[in-house]
Amino acid sequence: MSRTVTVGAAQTGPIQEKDSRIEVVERLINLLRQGSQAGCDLVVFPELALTTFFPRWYVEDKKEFDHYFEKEMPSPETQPLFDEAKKLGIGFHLGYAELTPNGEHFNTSVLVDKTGHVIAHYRKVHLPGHEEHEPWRAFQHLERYYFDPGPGFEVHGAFGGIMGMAICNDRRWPETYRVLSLQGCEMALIGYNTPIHYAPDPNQDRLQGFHNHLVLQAGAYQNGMWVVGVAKAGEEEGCDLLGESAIIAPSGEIKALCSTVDDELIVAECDLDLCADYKETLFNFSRYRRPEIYTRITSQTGVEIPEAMKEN
Ligand code: CDT
Repeated sequence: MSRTVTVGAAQTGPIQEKDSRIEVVERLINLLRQGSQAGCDLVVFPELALTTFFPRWYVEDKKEFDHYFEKEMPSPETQPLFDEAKKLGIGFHLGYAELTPNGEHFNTSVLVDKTGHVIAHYRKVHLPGHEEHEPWRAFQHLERYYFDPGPGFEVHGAFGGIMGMAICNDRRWPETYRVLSLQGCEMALIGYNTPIHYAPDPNQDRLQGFHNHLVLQAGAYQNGMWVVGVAKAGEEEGCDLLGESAIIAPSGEIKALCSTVDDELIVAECDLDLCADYKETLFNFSRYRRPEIYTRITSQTGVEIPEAMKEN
């Protein structure tokens, strides 16, 4: 029996400060309906898909920004998305800012099955940017100020396969895909908000699209998994966000690619059995991996130049 999951990557255009949750959810529902018409089992929305990317702004009293966070999911404003998905019999993945009852703030995604049931939450592990206000930047990237780091990567049996989640900056780290893949992950769902301008090294601006596909494709190939990378794109509050959302096969090949920086759905029929072509051959982990050689990866964070080299 084939294990094909038809996936829609539902890229969104920008979400401005003035756009209400209700208006945004209407846009998501529109994309969900397009996904249903295209025969999707699952529609994947981006990171922080309900609001503008607020970490670009600094506010001294963080509580003033709690209105960007969801205290429950579904909430009254997002319930229509859950209702529509259930009515259409389609699953979805949604990124949002989460404020827990314990007062923790996470950059979160939720995976919902075709009956509207929440399968799992994922809380972003790699928080990029900076902790302090840096007024010299054209805009801030204060994820490390507003969010707490998430506890780790898990996989979930859903949509006939083994699904994993990661968020934006996580996609740049090979450990993300490898930890998911070591749990058998067959499809990683990854939303992103990637400003094209990178203040610490503007030389990288022209390479944003290249680096995005480089990491998504390498992650897919080296781990024998499908990767669905979904952007919030376009000019948001004066800040240009990368588009180029893509659905990538375990071969590393791009199977579907967005061509706009607006609300846009791309679809691919993803045969999960293709993962085995890579997982059981070139990337047969149990046969070829040498974890005893890789201990530095978990025992060490930064670079440690060997003492012997320092003497020379
Ligand atoms: N949202 C997110 O994680 N964006 C980062 C920007 C890095 S530059 C501070 C990314 O990796 O795309």
